Amino acid sequence: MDETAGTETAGTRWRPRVMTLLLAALTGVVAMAAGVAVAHLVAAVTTPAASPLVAVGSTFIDLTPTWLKEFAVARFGTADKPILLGSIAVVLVAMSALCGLLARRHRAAACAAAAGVGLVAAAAAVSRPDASIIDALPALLGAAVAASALAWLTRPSHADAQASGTEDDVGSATKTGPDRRSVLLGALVIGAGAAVTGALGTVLGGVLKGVDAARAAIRLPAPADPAPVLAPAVTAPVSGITPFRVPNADFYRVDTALVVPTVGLTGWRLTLGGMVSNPYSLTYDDLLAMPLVERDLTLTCVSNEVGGPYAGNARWLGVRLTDLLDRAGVSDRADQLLSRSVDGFTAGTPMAIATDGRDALVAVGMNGEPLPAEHGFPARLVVPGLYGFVSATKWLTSLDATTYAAEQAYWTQRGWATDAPVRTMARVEVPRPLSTVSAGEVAIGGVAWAQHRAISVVEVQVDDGPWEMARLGDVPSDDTWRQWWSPWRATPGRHTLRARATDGDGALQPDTRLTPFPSGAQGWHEVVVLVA
Ligand SMILES: Nc1nc2c(c(=O)[nH]1)N[C@H]1C(S)=C(S)[C@@H](COP(=O)(O)O)O[C@H]1N2
Ligand SMILES: [Mo]
Repeated sequence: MDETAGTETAGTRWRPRVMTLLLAALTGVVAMAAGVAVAHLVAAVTTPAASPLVAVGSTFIDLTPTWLKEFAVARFGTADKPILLGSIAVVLVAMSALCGLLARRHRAAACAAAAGVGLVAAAAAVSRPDASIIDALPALLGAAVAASALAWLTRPSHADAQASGTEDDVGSATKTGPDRRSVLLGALVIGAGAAVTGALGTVLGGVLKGVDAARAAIRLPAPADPAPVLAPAVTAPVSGITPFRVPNADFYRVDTALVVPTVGLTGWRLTLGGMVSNPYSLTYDDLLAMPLVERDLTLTCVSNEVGGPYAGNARWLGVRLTDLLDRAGVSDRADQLLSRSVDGFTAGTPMAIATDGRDALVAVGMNGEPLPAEHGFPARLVVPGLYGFVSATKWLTSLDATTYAAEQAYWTQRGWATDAPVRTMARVEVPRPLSTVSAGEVAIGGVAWAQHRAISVVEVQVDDGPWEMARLGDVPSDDTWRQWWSPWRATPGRHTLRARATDGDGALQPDTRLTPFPSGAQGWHEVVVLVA
């Protein structure tokens, strides 16, 4: 190919060559899509988390340095997961296209490369903490399909034997493969097959695990120890503040799971072990047969920025953690309770806090329903006063008495704090940041939390004015957030509204800013509003 040929000739030669290259790249992408789709379908039947994109994505999450994870959570919030999956898909498409291009000259090498990509996914799948060797199967089959599809789409044609030039040959000295039309047709058929197979895998995955069916069939027993009746005054007389109890569908979700673990009840056990005199395990029915406690408890994520959304209050139903631990007989030398999830996530809770009499629960119910899959079905840990990463393990499978010296939990291995009590925080929710309100009587309001220490005071400041005492909503205990509000005579202009809380021990929330890493954000929340 002569790149310096006259414009007219180059133009006419250039277009078919680009078409040929695009077609070759497409061939690679289609072959890989077939492999991924087959793997996804097989994974639906074996382990959904072993589906190639998910396995690679999950491995990526666990290997991601803390600063990058912080950045992703801060920048993308809960969209960080689709963005990660999308990025992996883009990289995969690029690699597949390269395989397709490579196949033009080195067909065997290209097929091997395509299979190699599958092998990487298989390795990722089997190296997941909760994986078994069978989890390699989806990606291995996918690798075989991708390599075979590429081999088939790039098979030498009769035309080659005659070494006759077709229009495809322009600019390519070593043209191999069937003609363009049959490649396109093959690609179309394989691509459609891949789409159908992939969709089937997704649907089948949901049906087979039957979490929805299992949840729907559950009748949660009434609590032996019901939650205190909520006073109407838990709700401030100001609209726009987050409801005292957040509905399950609106409750924030934070976890490392790329696909929500679907845990069926058959075979699920909660195991108590480690440094205990009487290790044992329970089925879901065993758990429900124990005396159940119901409490309103507020959960907060350590990654929540000042004023951020990762906090929620719900009514939890569960077994007292101490009932479970007492039966196991925990050794005096154990200073950490290590809780483990089906997906390998672990949280380390100080044993002294887990057993100090607070309402720490192994929860099975959330706001009157069995736990939603996203929030840990069939059982999760909730410990009032601690951030979720050291206490709130979802999809719980085991509780082990151990020591901090012997074992480190997931986030502690990544540099986060071991002991992380929730920091006192007041959040301004109304008026909305950067909203415009009319001059006159306006209510400023929001929620404040300092779980297990209580909120005793919330103060509000407009611009550089005096700190004013806000009114406080009722609370059923020290373990929930508290609504607050304060009337304001708004004058036209741009104003900064600031809030700060004092906890039940009389400690004023510090003004000094701290980032979420390593033990929770700190600082006064302020918003800017416009008054017209
Ligand atoms: N299995 C598992 N449990 C987990 C996590 C996780 O990544 N995996 N994240 C924890 C964190 S950091 C928080 S803040 C809470 C969030 O609980 P939610 O998603 O129900 O709001 O779950 C905790 N439990
Ligand atoms: Mo968290």
